[in-house]
Amino acid sequence: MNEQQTYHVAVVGATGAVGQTMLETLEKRQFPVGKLTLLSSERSAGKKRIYNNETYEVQVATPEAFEGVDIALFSAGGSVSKKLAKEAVKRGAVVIDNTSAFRMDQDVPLVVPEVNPDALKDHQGIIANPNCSTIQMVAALKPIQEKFGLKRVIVSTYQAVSGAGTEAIEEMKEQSAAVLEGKTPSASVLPAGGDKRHFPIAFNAIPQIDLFQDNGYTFEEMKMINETKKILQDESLSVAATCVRLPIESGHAESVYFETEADRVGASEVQNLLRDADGVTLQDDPASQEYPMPAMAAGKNDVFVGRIRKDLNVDNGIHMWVVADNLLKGAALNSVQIAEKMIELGLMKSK
Ligand code: NAP
Ligand code: 3JN
Repeated sequence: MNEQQTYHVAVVGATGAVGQTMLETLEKRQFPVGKLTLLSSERSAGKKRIYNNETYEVQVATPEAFEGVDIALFSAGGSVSKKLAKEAVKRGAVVIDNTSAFRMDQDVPLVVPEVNPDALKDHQGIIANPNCSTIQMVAALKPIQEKFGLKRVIVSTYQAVSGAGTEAIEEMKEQSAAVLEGKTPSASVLPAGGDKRHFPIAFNAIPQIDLFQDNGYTFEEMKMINETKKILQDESLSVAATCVRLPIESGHAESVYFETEADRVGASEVQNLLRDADGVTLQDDPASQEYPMPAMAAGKNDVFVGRIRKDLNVDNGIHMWVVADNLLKGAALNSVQIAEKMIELGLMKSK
């Protein structure tokens, strides 16, 4: 990275769960921020946020707010990205978008830097950050696909409430306190803000993340299916997903079953591959009860993999357990790593 060059960075959705983690990540990784602009809706305009010991006032996100911005990190929902991302690009910014607004667009690279960094070279101003559940799964699957080929993936997720934003975290805490006091918890956020019915997440598991689609899968499940094929560049890969919300604050977990093209791949071969994989930490020793868990992955950068074992019936089938901090590798960290990779590859225009 060129130490001399600094960038004007805008964080759109700076007051949200992902936006706040963006700020912490930029600071922690000493990203070369020359100027910082924090944007939100009118609700939070005027609020203060601290970055590198300096106080910044949050402003309303408008097209004009992107004048002079080099890198715009968007995490304020798809409708905001649809309205403002192209306005930012028009004003010379590179947009790294955390929403699903552009992920499946052909001219928008969908990038996990350890998996498909070369896709960045084709960017037209907008780069999409995949869904959190997709990111951690493809980080673990990519080395397997490269070495043994992949035919099929079946995933079940165990997702933390922080994936649904700050209101969902608050709701889980209030519900938990209510239940412990013997009261009936009320629900107004989960499973999906835009749906008709809401259910308590405290002491519960909800098999719905985002809205149901006509095919019986939820949007979260379809995002995992379609994004995985795009990132792994294999439209013929067979992918199925079931996404479930659990009362965990941070860290998504996934039970991933996959079938390789190659026959007779051993669990130890997969372990050896993932031990050396970029951005992956292997935690796999049943004898000493070593396996990843969300509580231990929270606050960490890597994707953690364990419980790797052969299927008992399908010769080329293998199971594994994949855990990552959904707000870090699943969102903010991956976005900042995309920006770092853009700089490393010489893809950021210098002014
Ligand atoms: P959140 O905690 O609810 O925060 C939402 C943020 O968006 C707040 O800063 C909010 O500002 C801002 N915002 C809302 N409406 C706006 C508008 N009209 N104009 C400008 N800013 C607006 O949600 P979150 O968990 O941070 O998630 C935000 C978005 O990030 C999600 O909708 C999703 O698209 C994306 N996301 C992606 C992943 C992933 O898998 N990669 C994971 C989680 C979230 P106010 O404070 O003014 O309301
Ligand atoms: O629920 C989760 O754990 C992850 C949620 C991600 C999310 C939430 C609201 C809107 C997304 C996303 O990034 O896929 C979106 C979106 O579609 O933009």
